[in-house]
Amino acid sequence: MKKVAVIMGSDSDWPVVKGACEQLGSFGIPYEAHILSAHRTPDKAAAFAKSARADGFGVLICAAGMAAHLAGAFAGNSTLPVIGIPMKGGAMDGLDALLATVQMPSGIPVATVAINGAKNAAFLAAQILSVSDDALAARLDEHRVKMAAQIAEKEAKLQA
Ligand code: RP5
Repeated sequence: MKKVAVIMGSDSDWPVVKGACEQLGSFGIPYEAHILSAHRTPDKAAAFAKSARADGFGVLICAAGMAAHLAGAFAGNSTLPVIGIPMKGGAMDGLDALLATVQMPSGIPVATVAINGAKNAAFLAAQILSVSDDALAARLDEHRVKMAAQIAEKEAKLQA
């Protein structure tokens, strides 16, 4: 199976970003977590993005806050699917990061999840990889069934 790269702009993003790693792990998806910054380590970030496909990655998840250019920089340097996680924080509490991540120019998309939406970034990465992996698709189906059962249980308790 292709690997997922989980990139964060700063170690301060890790408490949220680790949620994506845990979710990928629970689906048995191989991943690597890295701290790379579009601003503080631009050359390393670009080099990673440029060789990512050859290095066996299938999806890139990029988390950054404030002037959140990380996902866009990765998208500009790779044709792999890039999922952006805008991070909460700073004077605007993540709205700046959301807009910086989602408002990409035509031809260079970033699939942007909610502010701090690390878990959904992992689910989306899993769904992308499941296109060519039936076993992973089955695990995603199982997860949906489990979620529905949990809601049914809560509904039954409410009605009891
Ligand atoms: C962004 O700036 C990072 O992704 C982080 O969300 C934010 C703050 O970074 P630190 O100053 O905590 O390193 O680039």
